[in-house]
Amino acid sequence: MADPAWFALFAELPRESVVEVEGTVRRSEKSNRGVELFPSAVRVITRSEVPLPLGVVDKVGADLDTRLDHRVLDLRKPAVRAIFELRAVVLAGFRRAFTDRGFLEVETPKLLRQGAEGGATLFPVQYFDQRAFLAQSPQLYKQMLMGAGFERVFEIAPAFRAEPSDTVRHITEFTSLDAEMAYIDGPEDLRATLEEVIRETLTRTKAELTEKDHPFAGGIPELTAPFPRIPFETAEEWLGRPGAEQDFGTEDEKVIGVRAEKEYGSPFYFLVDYPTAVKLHTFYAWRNDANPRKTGYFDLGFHGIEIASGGPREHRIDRLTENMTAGGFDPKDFPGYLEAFRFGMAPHGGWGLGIDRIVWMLTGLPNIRETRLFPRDRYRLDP
Ligand code: AMO
Repeated sequence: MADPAWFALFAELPRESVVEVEGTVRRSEKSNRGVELFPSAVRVITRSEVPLPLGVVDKVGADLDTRLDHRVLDLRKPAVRAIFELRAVVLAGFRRAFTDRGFLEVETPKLLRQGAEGGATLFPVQYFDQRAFLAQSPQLYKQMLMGAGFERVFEIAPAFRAEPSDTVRHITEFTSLDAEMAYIDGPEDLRATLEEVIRETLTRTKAELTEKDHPFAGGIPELTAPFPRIPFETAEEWLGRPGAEQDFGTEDEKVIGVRAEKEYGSPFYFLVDYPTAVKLHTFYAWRNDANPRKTGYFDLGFHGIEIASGGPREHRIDRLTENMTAGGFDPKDFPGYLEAFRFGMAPHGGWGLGIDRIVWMLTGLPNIRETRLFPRDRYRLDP
């Protein structure tokens, strides 16, 4: 029989305190877990303060802001921790799928002199006596590595966007999985590799989580169908506005996702053949001389959310500098980048995939913020 003094101690000890207990474990019919611990010594290591700002074992849920304000306590819940277990398995799966295909994992600078994804979402940084920016994407560096002859690289790293919109799918710090490949014949080479990598990663993830009886195993799709390639014009017809040449908004993307799944039985789909007028990415995108109205750029959607975007790049330095000037950039501001094109550059292309977005869609949770340990958004810089 246990010492009644222990009962008094445990009755008084606040929840979430940390204790060290020595004792005997015995089978017990009465306990949920089938065993009971009979202490012979108890040491309180740290007493929790009261009251808890957020219940850890309570059945009643708190709203997301309260949960994120007290994130350490929130992360103690097994259902929340499970998101990060899934995330870790997905990341390990991607690393393996890329490495098995001869891609070299790289790390590029996150403090940059210049951005390439549009000035509106750049975060300026005071860098000693100069102005720098947080990287929005490893875009220019992954291309420079094609100039270095690396041929196939990938990077999994933070990307920063001063994203003022307060939506469920935008955060200001996200994890970007970027890849770049040389000697491509066109965008289909990129799409085929991206499709393979996703299929392999999710198949492995599903198998591993199913074996562990993990709560998110059931939500991982079995990718039996090929990912359809849906031309921009077809998607416009689905939306009832053929030929409008207008980029898709959030609601449009949802409609496209539902229709793609219905027609092709695939939760993933490529949107291809974007008109140049709609999606001419900044200067680094390859210009399609054979059909200047169409870019080689594509998006990858998953359950109606854009999770990746990419395409072939401009590898001809004269065209690249023309595009820079036409886009209001000064080639003199990019000496290191341009040098990579001056001494032999292979045709190349790649894509960026939002890790938070794919994990978000795999969990089916309402808000992308839940997929990051300590998310950052327009209003949140703490904890
Ligand atoms: P893009 O700007 O389309 O392309 O970004 C690529 C992918 O990154 C994710 N993403 C985000 N996720 C969460 N919050 C955000 N604010 C956010 N912004 C972007 C999305 C998106 O599909 N350099 C190109 C890629 C390339 O061509 O290689 C680029 O950055 O999942």
